[in-house]
Amino acid sequence: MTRQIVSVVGGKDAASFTTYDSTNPARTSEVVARVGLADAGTFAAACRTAKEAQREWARTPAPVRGRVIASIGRLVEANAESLAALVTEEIGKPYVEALGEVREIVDTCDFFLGEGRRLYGQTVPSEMPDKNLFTFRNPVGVAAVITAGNFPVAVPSWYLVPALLCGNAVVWKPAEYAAASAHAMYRLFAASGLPEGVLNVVFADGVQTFEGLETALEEGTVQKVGFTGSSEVGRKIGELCGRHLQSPCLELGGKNPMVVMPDADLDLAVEGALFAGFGTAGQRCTSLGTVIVHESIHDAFVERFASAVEEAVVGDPAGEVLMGPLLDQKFADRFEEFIGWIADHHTVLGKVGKITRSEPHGDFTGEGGIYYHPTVVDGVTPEDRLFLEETFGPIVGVTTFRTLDEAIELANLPGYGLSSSIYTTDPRHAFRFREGVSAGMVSVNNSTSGAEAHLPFGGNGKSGNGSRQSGMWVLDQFTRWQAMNWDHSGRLQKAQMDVADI
Ligand code: UN1
Repeated sequence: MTRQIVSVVGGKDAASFTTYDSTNPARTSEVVARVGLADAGTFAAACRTAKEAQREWARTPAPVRGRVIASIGRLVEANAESLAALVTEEIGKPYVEALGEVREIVDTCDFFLGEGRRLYGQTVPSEMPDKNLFTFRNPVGVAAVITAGNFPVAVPSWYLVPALLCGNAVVWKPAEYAAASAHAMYRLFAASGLPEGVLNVVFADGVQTFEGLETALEEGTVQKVGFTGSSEVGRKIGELCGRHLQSPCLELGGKNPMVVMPDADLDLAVEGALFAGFGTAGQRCTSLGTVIVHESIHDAFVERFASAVEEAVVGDPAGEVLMGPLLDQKFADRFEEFIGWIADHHTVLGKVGKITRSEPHGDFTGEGGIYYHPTVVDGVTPEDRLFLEETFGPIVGVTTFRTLDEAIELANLPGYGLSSSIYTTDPRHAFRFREGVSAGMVSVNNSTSGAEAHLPFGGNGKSGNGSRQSGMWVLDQFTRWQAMNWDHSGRLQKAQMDVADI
């Protein structure tokens, strides 16, 4: 029987105004869940409900909120396999990756449960006698969190867990095509002892969400917007928030470079490129865009990379594969347009396009899904679309460089700045690269994707507005510093004016 799911606001199922079928991309005829989509009014109402519930939650001592986070972590861990299996079923992410994704929620809870007993403020010396200065972290209020479906549970947890820990309420709008996974995660969170209304999940399309968010910002019920998704939508959210004098947390696209130096361990670099390029079918924001390889080792690298891609196991994500299907038909449509252009402008190494019976990929194990060939394109030039645009699909470009400075320039050229990587055995190259690259994240001898959950995650340029998620850095997104001064001198001491001359 098909699952039926709807938004949950204040602990109660909310009304839907239309439905959407979330399908299994590995067997597109299979409906994973019938999702009731809410309208803008329900989104705005959810923000009002959240605001109401937030008052009490903010007064709950932070260590107690930390215990709720601990309980969420335990529940997720106990249900890890079923949640991962659902993620695989709904978005076609290979099961091992899906399990890793669920692990990332647990890691996030592990980190923040202790933060409930820290959430430190400071005592600060005053310039006047008998006066004490303090700082406190206050919750922002209500966070509206809008997330993509390529990481339908881990990435949302990067927002939800710290936001809740800091004493905020949340209205979460997950991607429709990953709604069943999101709903399952919501239920685990809700079962942890969170008071009703503190966490709400609203399924809605882009238009209704945007309208609902605009109303909520106008009504003053939302104080922070968190968004993970495309740079295009991120820009719109940024503009909307800017009009309301808010700065959102934006985690957007990437065109992530991998530089391969002449002194690199080539096999390691090939392994890294394979995982970064084709893990999650190239649909991570941290996926590899372009390999920038030194001209002296270009031929050797390309030969090994192309044959590794040819041997990669593609197919049913429930099995042991490097790559399953694309997430959803809408991404396949966009990718089709892109590879059409590629076919007209490039000679592709190996195959490109949809995997079919007549055009199989090695020991292909899939059937009836939106599967594409993992593709490598050599000879990409800096003015090329493939060099400049995020493809969000299984395609990797290769280009060459002569000097490290030139490689850094190429790495920065597309104007994104999320993740990057360099393969080298010389630490001087690694540090020089780190200094010059615009990316928020740098890997040395490791893939562009696969960040650990307690390091700052985020990008610059077209990849985001400099906000960072994960670890202690995200606390600055979900709390606002409050400064307090307490004068016990019994007179009016005036800052700057009553200070002794030096
Ligand atoms: C994303 O694709 O939005 O670092 C996030 C990684 C994952 C997160 C990716 N831990 O690749």
